[in-house]
Amino acid sequence: MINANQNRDKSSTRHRLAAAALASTLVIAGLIIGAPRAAAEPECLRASYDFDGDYRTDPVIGAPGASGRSGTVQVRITNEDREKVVRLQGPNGFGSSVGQLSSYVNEGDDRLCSQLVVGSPQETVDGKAAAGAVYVYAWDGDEFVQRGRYTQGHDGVPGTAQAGARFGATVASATRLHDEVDPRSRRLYVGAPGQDVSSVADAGSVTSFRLGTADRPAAEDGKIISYASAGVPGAPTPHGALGAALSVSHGVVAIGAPGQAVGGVAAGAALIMAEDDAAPFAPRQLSQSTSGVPGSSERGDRFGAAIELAGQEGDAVIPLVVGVPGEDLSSVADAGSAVNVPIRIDSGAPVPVSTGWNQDSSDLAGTAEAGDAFGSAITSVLIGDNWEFIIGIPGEDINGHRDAGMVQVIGDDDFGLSQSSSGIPGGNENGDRFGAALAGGVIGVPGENAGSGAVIYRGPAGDSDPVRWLAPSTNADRYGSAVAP
Ligand SMILES: [Ca+2]
Ligand SMILES: [Ca+2]
Ligand SMILES: [Ca+2]
Ligand SMILES: [Ca+2]
Repeated sequence: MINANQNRDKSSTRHRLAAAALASTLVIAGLIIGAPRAAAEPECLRASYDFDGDYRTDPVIGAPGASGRSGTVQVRITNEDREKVVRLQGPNGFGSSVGQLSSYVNEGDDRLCSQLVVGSPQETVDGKAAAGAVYVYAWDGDEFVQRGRYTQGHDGVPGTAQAGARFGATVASATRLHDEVDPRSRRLYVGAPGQDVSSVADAGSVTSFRLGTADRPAAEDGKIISYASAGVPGAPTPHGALGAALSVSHGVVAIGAPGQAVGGVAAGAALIMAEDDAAPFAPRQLSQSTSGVPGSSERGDRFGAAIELAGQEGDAVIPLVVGVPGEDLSSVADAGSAVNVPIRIDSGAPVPVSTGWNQDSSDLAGTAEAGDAFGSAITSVLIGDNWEFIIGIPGEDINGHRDAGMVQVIGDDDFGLSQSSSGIPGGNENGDRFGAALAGGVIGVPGENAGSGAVIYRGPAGDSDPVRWLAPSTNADRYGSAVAP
């Protein structure tokens, strides 16, 4: 439960709005994105998710498919303003998660700076239903070419395929911003929130590995982490669902376990660990029972159902925003909340200046109501030098339309956005679930048009005139269930 006095203090977050607005205007114009930091070629000079290398990010939208139908992923390649819409198809569930990976190792590997990653958690592997798979693709200038399909226990991936594990329900790897040139080969993290661990049902696990630059590479340096792993605080608990949410930034990995028991109560927790092995710090547990984190651990909070790490090169402390969509506010069930817990990158420790947000916070839009599920999705965009966070509230009812959904933007300006807002295309309907998935300037509306789905795109920095992209099919394929960058 959250009290009014745990609402955040808005005064500490007033920043240089004019400079930020100028910088973002330049980004939209392509002037900053196109300017490498130094004569460092060949390297990964472009932002992640710029598959075609035109210095503009290419949005990715997953449509995992109605029951029994194939899943698809659409990539909107910017192609120097001659947009090229590319579609990939797989089995049902393909596109439940989407991400990217950099495998740059040596000069000449530039084509592997931004590879497309697609999760397909419903796939049968070794006869085990919903064991799950992930696919990795490289852009060859014309189309995405599959580099590999990765499943537990095959091609260097550790573990064993298990029915219902849902490997690939989430994927994450560190991304570069447009002004970073770090070319390092990255580790791909894959969540399996339905994995049974030590006979504990659906405790969840996360597998990580690297991919080299060879054709059809095997996974290298594979690892599995769960609450049964050495050095991880706590123990597996039933339906803990470790890996239900993932975020990686600046050497830190945050993993949500929204059903994990904390003090014997299934309130949810997050693991904070270092990207490279156990250095420089051992895994830490974070929850509403951690000192300094707003709220307290209660059954059904679903702390960690969504998780977002931000930060950029040179930061010693990076923001971590965790969704608590099952949080009750006073007697209002599942209204939801989110907490911002900045993390030290050298220790993984939270710094004691956490803030809590919910719809009853001053300056935030709307009112806390039962089932809002504030905090179901979270993303961030960098505006100038400042982070803006966008929080999904897919259970918001608007003008009598149940679960029409909205998002809350928190930054230099705080405002709500929905299909009632000026400039946002479309109207409010029952079950739209606007904001059920979020990434950068992309807002998923997977229930739009009776579940065929849509996305609203506000540009790479989230500040362009919004446009709506509708699902290519009128079937209930839930286009916009997963989005990137
Ligand atoms: Ca591009
Ligand atoms: Ca709570
Ligand atoms: Ca509300
Ligand atoms: Ca609508």
